[in-house]
Amino acid sequence: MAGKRTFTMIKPDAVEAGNIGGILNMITEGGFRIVSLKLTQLTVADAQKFYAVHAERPFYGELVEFMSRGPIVAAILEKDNAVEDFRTLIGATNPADAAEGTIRKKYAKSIGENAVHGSDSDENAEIEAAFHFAGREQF
Ligand code: RTP
Ligand code: MG
Repeated sequence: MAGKRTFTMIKPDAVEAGNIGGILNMITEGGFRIVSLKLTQLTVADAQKFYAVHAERPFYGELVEFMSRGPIVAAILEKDNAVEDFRTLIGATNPADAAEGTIRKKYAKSIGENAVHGSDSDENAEIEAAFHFAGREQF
């Protein structure tokens, strides 16, 4: 059976812009159940670790600075085929390429400041969820 859980963050740009409610509404309207939810902030070290896979990419420094500059919303979401369906709901990394009806089409500003994160595999969803939430915070 396809994986049931994914991990998301509402990124600092979207929190700053007052879009937490709008994005959570699109997530629940999209059929995802909220398993865990909190407002938190990544330290520089947290952001470096979370995005370590991109350490050699030219945008890594900018990404770490952006992701640690203010509060984020972290959440675990549940739905059949959660990882793939959530990436469909958020849309392409670059909002200029994002389909109509996607979260990034509506709320992302640029390829860097793109409003939301979505895990890219079941394995990473589990790692990223555990990075942010203890077992007793998962409902
Ligand atoms: P995410 O991991 O945040 O869900 O995004 P994604 O899979 O669509 O994109 P990924 O390739 O994993 O890149 C992670 C994040 O790095 C920033 N980025 N900036 N300036 C650039 O060219 C650039 N490319 C990527 C974005 O914030 C992207 O979501
Ligand atoms: Mg990614």
